[in-house]
Amino acid sequence: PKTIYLKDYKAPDYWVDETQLTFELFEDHALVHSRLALRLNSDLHGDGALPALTLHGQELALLKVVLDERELGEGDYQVDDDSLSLQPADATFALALTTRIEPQNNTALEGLYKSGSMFCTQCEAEGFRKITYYLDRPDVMSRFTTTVIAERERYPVLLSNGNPIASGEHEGGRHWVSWEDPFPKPAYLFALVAGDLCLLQDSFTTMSGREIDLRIYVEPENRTQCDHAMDSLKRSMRWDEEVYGREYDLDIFMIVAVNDFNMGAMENKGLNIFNSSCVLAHQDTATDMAFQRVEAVVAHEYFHNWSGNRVTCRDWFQLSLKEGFTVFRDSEFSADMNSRTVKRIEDVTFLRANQFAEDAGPMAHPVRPDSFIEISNFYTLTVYEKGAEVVRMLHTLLGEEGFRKGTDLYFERHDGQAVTCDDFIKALEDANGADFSQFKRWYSQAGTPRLSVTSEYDASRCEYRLHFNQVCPPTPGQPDKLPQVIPVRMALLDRDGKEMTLRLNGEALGTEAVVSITEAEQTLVFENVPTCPLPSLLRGFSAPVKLSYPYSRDDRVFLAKHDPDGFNRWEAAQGLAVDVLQGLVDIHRAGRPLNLDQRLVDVMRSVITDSELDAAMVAEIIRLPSEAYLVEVAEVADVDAIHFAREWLRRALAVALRDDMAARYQALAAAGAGEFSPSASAMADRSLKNSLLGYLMLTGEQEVLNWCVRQFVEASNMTDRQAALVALVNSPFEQQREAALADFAERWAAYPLVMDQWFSVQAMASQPGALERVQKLMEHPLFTMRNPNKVRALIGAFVNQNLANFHAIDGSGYAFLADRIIELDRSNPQIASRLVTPLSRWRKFDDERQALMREQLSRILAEKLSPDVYEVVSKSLA
Ligand code: HT7
Ligand code: ZN
Repeated sequence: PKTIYLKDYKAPDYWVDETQLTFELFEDHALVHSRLALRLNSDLHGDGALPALTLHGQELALLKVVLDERELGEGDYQVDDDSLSLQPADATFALALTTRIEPQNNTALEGLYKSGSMFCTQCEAEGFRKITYYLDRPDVMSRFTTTVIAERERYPVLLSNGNPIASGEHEGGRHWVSWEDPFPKPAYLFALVAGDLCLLQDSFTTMSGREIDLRIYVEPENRTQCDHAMDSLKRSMRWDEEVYGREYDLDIFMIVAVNDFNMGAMENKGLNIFNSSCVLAHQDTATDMAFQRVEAVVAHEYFHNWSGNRVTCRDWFQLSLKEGFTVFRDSEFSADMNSRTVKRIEDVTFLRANQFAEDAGPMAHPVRPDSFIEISNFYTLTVYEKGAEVVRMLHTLLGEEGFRKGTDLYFERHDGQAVTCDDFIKALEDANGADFSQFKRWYSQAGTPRLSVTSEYDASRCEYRLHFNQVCPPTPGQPDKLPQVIPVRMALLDRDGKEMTLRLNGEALGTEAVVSITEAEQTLVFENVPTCPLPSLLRGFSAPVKLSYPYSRDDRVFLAKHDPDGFNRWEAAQGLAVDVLQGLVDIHRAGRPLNLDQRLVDVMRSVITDSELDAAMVAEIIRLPSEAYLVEVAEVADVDAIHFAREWLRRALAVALRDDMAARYQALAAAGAGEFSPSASAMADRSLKNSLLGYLMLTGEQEVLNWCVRQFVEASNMTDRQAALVALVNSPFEQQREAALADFAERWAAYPLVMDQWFSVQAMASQPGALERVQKLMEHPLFTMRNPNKVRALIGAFVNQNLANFHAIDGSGYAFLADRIIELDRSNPQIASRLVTPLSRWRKFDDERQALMREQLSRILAEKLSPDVYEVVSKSLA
């Protein structure tokens, strides 16, 4: 497979001004008729010389080619596996094509495919070329008109981008609808849906008084599960007006839920297509986490209407231009709708356990990659989540107002254009008179910088010095790194935990400041510091770096209890827990008996018994760092010791805090009894209650088992029921566990998304024998490798979340995964490729496991592979 480089970017030879499409949909094929108005790119070819026109196309049967009304014969054009080329005679011309495709056999879920009985599309990144020959690149923007023709009975709903302009009947029970999208767009934003769908309809009045028709289309049985998505949509529309001044532009905005979808959702202009898991939410069937995910994904896709659609990417190397910015926007939206601190804690936890691991692995790449083989492999945590952190730092450096001035200029200057990350930065610079030339290294350098801080207090001069040292480790293709701009939000605390006034270079900065670290070595001297302070550093995780400061465990206890900044209180408690766990891992590996540090018990008790503290914060503080994070921070990860130490600590904490936990659990259970509430505070209470239940079940007490079984049976919502199921499944109470699983499966068999949870809960259960259980579950009548949600729920959950079993020293987990990757690569390369990640991390483990993992990677590489899987596996072994 060929590697594509950013440095080779060249504007297209031709533009497509108009794109008229007609789809004839049948059960065993579809005909796609396109009529393109093309124009020479005179900026490149000013002399009028006409280069050949080369269109992208894959897996197409070409039936007809008409150039300016003349039908071409086979000798007039060239077709190969990826393209159609022909020689135009004029600088502007019309090209009409007919292709035949087979959506019903499209298992890769890219292009036009069938999900159940519904036709739908997924064109990002390069799926449109599987529909018809086209200039399928994001810098070619065209006005689309689309007509869809299908059997009326089976497909009463026919949708595409833009506004509906006409409809009618054909003979033989067929009907048609035409759609016109007035906004020029790249082909990756094209969408089509045909199906027997029902509709939740609402409306939104924009800030300029326009009435927008809002529609959510789902399969009839899901009609009652759309209210939350609709409510989230309306709140997103209002938020984008208020926070960014962005108004919706078409007369209609549609969301369609489909069951078979490779990712979460897709922002096609005016017609967002969603994985049903990101739309459907009802308290009986969806957990609070699912509710929050729906809210975030609906917002994310809606926000793309400006950050992605009105202003799009010049090429796919610029993917973070739209994704990083839009993730930042959706996380700020969620922070405004819920608890800001808790949202930040969730995002940072996720980033550190997952993106940091990517940055340290063989697929490490900059936020703006320099090269790729298959772009689908670059929809990564680095492009999305680290990209969002980079935008967050720009926001931190410019402040709310400066950032808004910058984004206003960006949207105004580039509306209707396909641009680059540099254009984004330039707009922020120009609007603020700022210079981000050094900052831009965040886009070009891969890897997570380590920021080491030490301090000195000079009592005689009342001076406090902070020494910063930044190092970014080598990553594939980037052995040497230059210093980056690291904004550090910080305060200095006195012995009572009060923030001191900061004075730096004679300037008073208030009690909290953002200092920019720009050098490899840098010292800040704070003046007028009356007593030796304790620093509260990197508040709110103001930069995506690995911070180290020589805090003692007592310092961390102090910060966990007294830092006025909520995020850093959590951070201190996490740091303490990591430190304790790393100590336990070492003791266990040395074969000595483990002991419990009472300081951690003390911190946990203080928050569990603090009824003033937000319950969601308490839940976050008592959650121990995940095994995945402990693997990430280990030099060489001993998964067995990590699993053992973490489970031991959870049980020890449960025993030590049994009465406090039980009292709080009972109080929360009593408060939450009765009517279900979707409010943020009710969600917070459920989160804490269920976290406590998980701990309490580890005591093995019959009384707690009774509470758990009662919660499972009497729950008024899926959050409580699922939490009780998880606790039972991970308990030694075999009879209750099996009864709960059977009861759950019987009750929810008709609900695919609920059954996904059922598969996941079992795949993640850490008792021995998990692999056999997963293999057995693969034979369950509701499991299929053809549905990405099912693959993620069972296989994904096992290989990513059940580390002790996946990394079994006999290598059975690795061989199982390799088999699944090989099998899946034949039907859905994108999903297969994503499954390679856990094997790609082989360097993290001991020699024996390294050898076993490499053996499986080599076995995969020996197969005939898609470019998707080939790229990840070959880079993993390099
Ligand atoms: N922009 C969307 C990306 C996407 C995608 C990419 C590759 C393969 C399938 C896909 N489905 C959706 C999603 C988003 O970030 O909003
Ligand atoms: Zn996105």
